[in-house]
Parts: sequence; structure tokens; C-alpha cells
Amino acid sequence: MLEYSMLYPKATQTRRAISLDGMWKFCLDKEGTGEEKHFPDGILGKDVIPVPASFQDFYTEKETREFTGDVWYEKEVFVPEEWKGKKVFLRFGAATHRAAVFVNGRKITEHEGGFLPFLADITETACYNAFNKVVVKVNNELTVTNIPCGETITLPDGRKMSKPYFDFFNYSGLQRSVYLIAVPTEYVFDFDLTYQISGRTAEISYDIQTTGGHDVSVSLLDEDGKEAASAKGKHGALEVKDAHLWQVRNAYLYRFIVRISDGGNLIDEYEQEIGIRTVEVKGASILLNGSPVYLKGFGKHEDSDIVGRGFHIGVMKRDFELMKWIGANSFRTAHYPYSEEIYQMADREGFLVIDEVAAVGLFESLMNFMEANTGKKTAFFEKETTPVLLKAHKKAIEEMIARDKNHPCVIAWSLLNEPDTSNEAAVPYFKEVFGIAHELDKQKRPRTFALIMNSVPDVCKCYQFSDIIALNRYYGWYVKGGYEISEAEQLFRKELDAWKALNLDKPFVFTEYGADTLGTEHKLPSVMWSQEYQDEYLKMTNEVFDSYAFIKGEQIWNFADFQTTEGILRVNGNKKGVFTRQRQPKDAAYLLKKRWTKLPLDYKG
Ligand code: BDP
Repeated sequence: MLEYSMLYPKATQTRRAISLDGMWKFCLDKEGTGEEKHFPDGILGKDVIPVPASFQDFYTEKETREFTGDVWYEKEVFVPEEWKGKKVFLRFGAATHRAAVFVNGRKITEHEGGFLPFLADITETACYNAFNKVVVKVNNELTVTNIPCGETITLPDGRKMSKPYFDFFNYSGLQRSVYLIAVPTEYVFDFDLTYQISGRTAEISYDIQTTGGHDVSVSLLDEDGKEAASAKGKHGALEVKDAHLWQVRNAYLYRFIVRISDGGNLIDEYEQEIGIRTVEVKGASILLNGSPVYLKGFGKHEDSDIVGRGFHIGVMKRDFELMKWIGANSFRTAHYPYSEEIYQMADREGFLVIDEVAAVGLFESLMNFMEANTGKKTAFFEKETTPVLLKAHKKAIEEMIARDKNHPCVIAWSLLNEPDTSNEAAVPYFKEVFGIAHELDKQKRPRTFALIMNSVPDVCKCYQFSDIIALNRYYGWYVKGGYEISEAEQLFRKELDAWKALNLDKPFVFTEYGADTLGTEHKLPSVMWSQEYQDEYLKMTNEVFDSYAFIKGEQIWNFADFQTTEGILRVNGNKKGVFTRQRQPKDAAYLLKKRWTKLPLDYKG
């Protein structure tokens, strides 16, 4: 059961939502003694920092950028008098990776997991018609008992350091919007929608949860604001005649309005934009509204200059414009659930989203994706701590599905990225993780996980759990790059022939493939890292994709260059972007645009 409502904050006739974005007081807690020093009553110093943002890239000291431990935020928040008698919450879009929230010196709540929202109920603690001191302790230490996995080491001089088991910078802080919200004591807590389409008529079955027993009614408005259907009761169905379907890159959004009332008195009202569409996997096809779709697009990151992993509304807009320009129709939220505003935009723009939980780094090594190649025996899921990790992982899946289930853009759940599946110990773990996703998602969307390059047919013990087989493959980069690319192609085809021989009758999607490329490098003839090589690599890869009928999608790694931990394998970040980190095209962008604008939506359908 969910601890709190995951509905996006919204002002309606009965609700209020005030954004607390802006400057917050901020300090690092180098000794980790903030509580002893009474930080919950007020933090140290006068420094202020923007929210939402990662804290790391504002400062000029390396010690701050690399800081691992507790950081503290503080803001004075005015709670209006007229909210007395309502439920009042603080709502954090995310706090990476864990947080404790204090109001007027009292601890209200804690939350574990850095990429999903949570509420702090301040109804009782808040001082009304007055300013309240909100203090948040955020901790960014990595462990193997929470996702994403990694370690925190201590350097000889006593400073802590993050050692991610994954390939992106450990950005952290209050990276998403914070709201102060008020809802009636009896309020809409959650809802589930499922769709059935027959001919021109759609049936929307709905299931509403409220915190009380009063009557519920629902109404559906079309894009002109006309009522398309309505019904009464917490559970029921809406029949929509001449329904406008939500289609790929051609979205139609209805407004779904839920009301609780007591006779003529409105108790609560909530509304959300929804899209009528079905999604399923049938044989080797991914079907949207019964028609086959071929995925073209990216593995992305929430990552940009200055704000790091912080949600930036302008960067989001630019990214969607670039994705449209290049002819993409989909992306995977590698490697964590993204900011909610991004799904709202994908709903509006008609993009297909593979929604990924932050289960990355489930492999026993530091640069795990490199070590996978060595055949080293790891058995990640056999640790004593595995049950603790599993619990956190399942909770994150529950929160992700609760948050994202009513977005038409979400067509599949990715439940892990590149886990260790070479050992039987992974099987019971996968069973639980795939089981809970199926149970919680009323739309029964397809589930998947991204297979690391050593997870080939005779090694991987878990691909049978996937409804869509998602492969991360780097033939021509980590395997036989440069002048050896012809051999890379042979090995690539050999692996795909082995998958084909299994006759799985499931769709395959490439959720990663790519080559690091410096936006500044040109070389004729090509060398690895040059833009010429990225093109050469893509030509080879695209030919391979085109020769196998069961490949139903290509999501290149990565949309844009992104920040990673420093090291010999990364030149100030991962440079596999088709766009630079500043969102300008590399040569490969034009090659992909040419291909993707031509490939029909039902390619190989
Ligand atoms: C895969 C990971 C991804 C990395 C990518 C790479 O899923 O996070 O960034 O490879 O090496 O292992 O570029």
C-alpha cells in the first residue's frame, strides 16, 4: 500500500499548490554532525542555492563538487491561515538519494531513493498564518542496499568519496521541484485507468481511491473542452464514442476529472490529462492501438551544464525539439525515473517512453560494464544484503508505477539496467521484481530490462522474464573497434543469429549502442573518437538492425554527451552523444535524421 498520494500537485477548485522553487539556504555537513549542531532549527552560514538543481556544478572547489555525505537545505515557508482544516503537505519531486525533512525543528518524514516523489505531512506541525522553517537533510552516499548501487569509500585524509557502480556522475540534492500543497481531508488519493478500443468506440475503465466514503463522479473533456463522457461511482467505465486515440507523434489528450461530492457540495476535485491508447506485445510485435510500432530514439539522461541532473524546463524543451527534428519517436529514461514534467511533455508530443527504475549498477565491480567482458564470476544477487536491496528496489518500482501509470507515453517498464544475470541467484530476484510490476500495473504494460553485453543466450539466466528483449550492445566500440569493425560486425551477427535460433517470438529492441565521439574531432580516414568513426559505426550497426526482422527498435546511447566520474575511460564525461552536452548536433545526428525520417512507424511490422 502506498504511503502517500503520488498525484502531481495541482491547484483546482478544492486544492492549492504553491511552488517552493527558487533560492534555498544551503550548506555541506563535512563532519556529519548537523543534528548535534541543531541544523533542524536552522542551518549554518548564508549561502543560497537554486532548487531544483544538483548542487555540484555551481561551485569552484573540487571538494564541493565531489562532496559525499549530508548536505542541508533550508527555506522559510508561509502557510496561509485559510488552509486550517485542510491536509497540508510538502511535496518533494525527488531528493537524491535520501532525505529527512524537518519543520520548525521537528522531524516529519524520511525518504529513501533519489528519483521519486514523496510527501511530508505538516498538517499538525505547521504554524498557520506564519512562516515555517523547512529544513531538509539530503544524503548522497551510495550503497549496495539501495538503487542505484555503488560504494562510499573514505580517503586517507578522512573525506568520503562516491564510487558509483554506474557510468554517470553522482549528482544529488533537491534536483526536482518542491511544492507546498493543501488538499481537503477527504481527497482523491490515486486512480487507475485501463482502455479497450473497438472500432471507433473506446471504453475507459476507472478505479478511484479516495480517503473517504462520499460519492465520486468522473468526467472526460475533449480538447475543445466538451464533455465526451461521464460516470458515477469509484469504479466504473466511460464509453467514448468517436474516440480520438493517442497516437505516436500525434497525441490527443483528454482531461480526466474526478470529483468527490456530498450532494451539491464539492469536496475535492482533481484532474489530469490522459490519452486513450492500448499497448501490448503480441508475438514479435509491439502494438500501439493494435498497430505495430518501431521504436526510434535514445537512451537519455537528465544531465546538462551547471544544473547537472536538476530539472531544467528549457533543456527539456530543447531536447524534445531535437528529438522531433531527428525523427525520433521514443526514449528510455535511463537510468532512473525522470522528472514528471518530462512525461507530461512526452504525453503532449506523442513520444513512446520506456520508463526505467534506478536499478543500475547491480553488478559486482566498479566500472562494471567494462568488467563484464572479462567473464569474471560475480554473483551479485547472492550477497547477504540482497534481500535489503530487493526491498528497496520493489518499493521504487511501486512508487514509479504509482507515479507514472496514467501517462499514455509510458509503454513499458524497464526494471533493471545491465544486472548480473550470469548466475542462477538472479532468478528468484527477477521473479519478484517482474512479478510486482505486473501486479501493480493495471494496464499490464510490457516489462523489460537492459541486457549487458555478456548476457548472451547461453549465459543470461533471466531474459525469459522480459516481454521485450532489450539489448545494450557495443560491437565496434568496446568490442573490436576501429579497423577491426568488420570483425565486430561478424560477432554482432553471430550473437543475433544465436538469439534468432531460440525462436523466442518476442520483440527485440536495442536500448543501447554507440561510440564515444568528440564533437571537436574530425579525421579522414576515420579513427575511433572522431565524428567520421561515429558515422562509420552507425552505418554498420544500422545494416545489422535492418537484416533481422525481430528487431523492433533502436535507441542509441546517448542522446547527448553527459557527465561521469573522472577516469581514463572518460574524457570529462561520456561522449557517446549524438548531440553535444550543449545540445548541438554531431555529424551522426544528420545520418540518423536521414534514416529515421524515412523509416515508417510500422517498419518490419
Ligand atoms: C552501458 C551502461 C551505460 C553506459 C554505457 C557506456 O548501461 O550507463 O554509459 O554502457 O559505456 O554499460 O557508454
